[in-house]
Amino acid sequence: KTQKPVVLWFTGLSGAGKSTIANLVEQKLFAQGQHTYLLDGDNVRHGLNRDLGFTDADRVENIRRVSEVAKLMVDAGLIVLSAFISPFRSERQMARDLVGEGEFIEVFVDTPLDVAEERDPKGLYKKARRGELKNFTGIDSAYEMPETPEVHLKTATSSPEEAAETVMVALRERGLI
Ligand code: GGZ
Repeated sequence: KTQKPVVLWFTGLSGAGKSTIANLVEQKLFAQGQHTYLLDGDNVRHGLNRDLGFTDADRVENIRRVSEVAKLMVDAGLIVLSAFISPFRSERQMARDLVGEGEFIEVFVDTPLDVAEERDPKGLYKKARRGELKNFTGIDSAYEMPETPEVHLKTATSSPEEAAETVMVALRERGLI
């Protein structure tokens, strides 16, 4: 078994499938005996970043802290999966620069807004449309699509399982697992 530390940086809209796919990838890596850590809203926005909301400035700070933590975990030898909207190109670039080009794989979970809004698993898009939730990504807050992600997953036409396998292939092709 080989394992080289790397960050899989998932980015995409709310409801795109980032967490679902990242969880599947983590299961597959675990099954191969790899050491991983999944950073997402559940373990970060309720703890380390509980002081942050969804203004542009707070999202920038959210991603800055997550990047620093991801770097520490890469230094510890882990395969880190990070699943945040991370809507701004400049912060994703900052994360890449911090972690290091060779240890950063940007995974664009590409789901058209209308598809994510149709899924709306938590009813947040509906709330945002009604004006009950401000600064919602894709509605009244920007999402800047990646231009050259290492991995581009189109979830409207493939299953989460297929998407996860595509990520595994990307890791194997790079000799990381
Ligand atoms: C976007 C929001 C918002 C607003 C709450 N805009 O689909 P979810 O519910 O489970 O995941 C979304 C999560 C986004 O947090 P991130 O830390 O990934 O965002 S960022 O990278 O931009 O800092 C959504 C929920 O939080 N949520 N309010 N206004 N998503």
